[in-house]
Amino acid sequence: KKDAKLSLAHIYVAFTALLLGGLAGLLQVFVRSGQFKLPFGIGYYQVLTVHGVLLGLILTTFFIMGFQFAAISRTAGAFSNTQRKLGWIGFWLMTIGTISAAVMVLLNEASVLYTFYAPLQAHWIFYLGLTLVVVGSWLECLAQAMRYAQWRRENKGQTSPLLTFMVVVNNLMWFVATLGVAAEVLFQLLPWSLGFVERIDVLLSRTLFWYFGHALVYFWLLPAYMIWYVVIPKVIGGKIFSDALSRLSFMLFLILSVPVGIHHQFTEPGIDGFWKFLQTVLTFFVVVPSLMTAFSMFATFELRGRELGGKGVLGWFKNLPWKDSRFLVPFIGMVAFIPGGAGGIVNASYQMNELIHNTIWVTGHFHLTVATAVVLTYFGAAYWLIPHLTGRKLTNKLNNYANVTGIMWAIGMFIMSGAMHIAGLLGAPRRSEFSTYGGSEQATEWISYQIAQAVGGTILFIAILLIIGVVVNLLWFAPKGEEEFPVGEVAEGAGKTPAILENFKVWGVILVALILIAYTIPIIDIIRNSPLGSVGYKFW
Ligand code: HAS
Repeated sequence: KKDAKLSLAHIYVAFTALLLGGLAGLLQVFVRSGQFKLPFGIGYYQVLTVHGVLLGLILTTFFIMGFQFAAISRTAGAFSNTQRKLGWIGFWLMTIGTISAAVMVLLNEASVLYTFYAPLQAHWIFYLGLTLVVVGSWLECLAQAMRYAQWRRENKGQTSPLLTFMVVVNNLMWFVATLGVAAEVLFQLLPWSLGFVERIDVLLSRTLFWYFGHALVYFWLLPAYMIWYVVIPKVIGGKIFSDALSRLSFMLFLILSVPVGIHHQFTEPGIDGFWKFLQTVLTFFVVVPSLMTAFSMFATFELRGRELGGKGVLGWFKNLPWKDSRFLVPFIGMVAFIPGGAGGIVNASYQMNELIHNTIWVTGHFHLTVATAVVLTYFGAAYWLIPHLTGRKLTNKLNNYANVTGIMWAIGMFIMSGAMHIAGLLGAPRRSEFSTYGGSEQATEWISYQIAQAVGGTILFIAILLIIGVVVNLLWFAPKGEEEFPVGEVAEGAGKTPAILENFKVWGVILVALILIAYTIPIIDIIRNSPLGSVGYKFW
């Protein structure tokens, strides 16, 4: 019960962020349609920052941490008082940080977008707020790692519970990745915004951000994969295809998520083409664990569908529990991840990146990946996690509403993200207000797609209102009862998990080696060639 409280505290913040961030998104698509102007002198970039920070950074981090506390408590056992206390300190640091950063954005003192690298500058309180969010999350990761270590001590020589193991891998990746952004904030952004230094190196700031930024997207994705690998098999009445395959895919994410950040910087001068190419190759490697995940999910679905009597090549498909929102909502996310992932491969393909970089195609890409595959899986999980934590039931009626949210999301996102992809290929820039660019013929081609984005965005906002309605019911009004936290068992024929897959020393060494290979020389080059001197900033 005590762990449930901690987990729920995160869920409250996450869904508040969804409501406010979603509203900012609605304003966004309206402005870009050219039919609406923001009132009261509110700036476009102010709203875009609210949208990106609340949904990309706050909804995700809080949901992930809340889910992970529940996942460990369920599979490794309850947290000790000390571990839980650490979790609460982390939670409050994150919450205070979020509020401080949000106040600065609302005062228009931090309209620097969710990527917040230089040359855009924010008030120092914004950077301090984000630092508190990161430090708070570190404390929470520490609490979760301590619970895992305790389990290992108490169960010597045994393979740890799969879900707990996955949480630890995700946290380790997060910790290593956040070192980059911590360096950027502490050594560049904070001294600069406080006025201690006058100029900082923009390329260094972007490179440190993207060292963190791509692993950030996998920090969002891995909790969704935890649900796909461990929860969904139980929900459909099947088994986890393979424990070893699941662990291997997580370890591959651990070693490959960080040394690929330069694929966000293909167009930037100042980084030699060789390093861009090397990180392209590493990016193609990081696609492999997602392909393994797709394979594993198909296998789980097919095995279960056939067990229920499905015949023929695809006959098993119709036997899956289509009316169960715990399955349907994340499944819609999985389907969206197929075009989303394919788009990612286009982005990563060095030369093709020239075509789509800084166009609204990229926005379309991440609305399929994080804003559909990932968040629909979170919502699908929230529909059983919240009643599990509050001691209530997901009734049939709420389940039906939950299914409607998934379907509306699919329709809204198909229209919005589809229009973004096409407009992007026609050259429409991302992160810009509505403009006809002096009546340019090319810009007029984008307008109908921008109107389509507003239509899709409106459907998405209505879906958000419905989601909040379901969540509020599950928190306070649904009938009392018991809702299970589904945890799948591994299929009988899956084979034993090799111990190497839990050897963090081996994987840790590979991780550090890959980071050093991918980043040492590019960073030395950036600093050596910086017009601002050896530390990347100037005091005058
Ligand atoms: Fe990305 C930009 C490359 C995945 C998020 N990405 C972004 C940005 C975000 C983002 C937020 O290389 C914008 C950042 C900014 O603000 O500038 N991305 C990739 C690649 C992958 C990828 C190679 N991205 C993600 C994920 C994200 C995410 C995941 C969030 C969660 N991305 C890029 C690149 C850029 C980029 C460049 C920079 C572009 C630029 O120039 O600015 C890969 O990880 C994708 C691999 C995925 C797959 C799909 C596997 C499919 C599965 C589903 C199975 C389905 C089932 C259901 C079982 C290969 C697992 C079956 C049922 C049926 C009925 C069919």
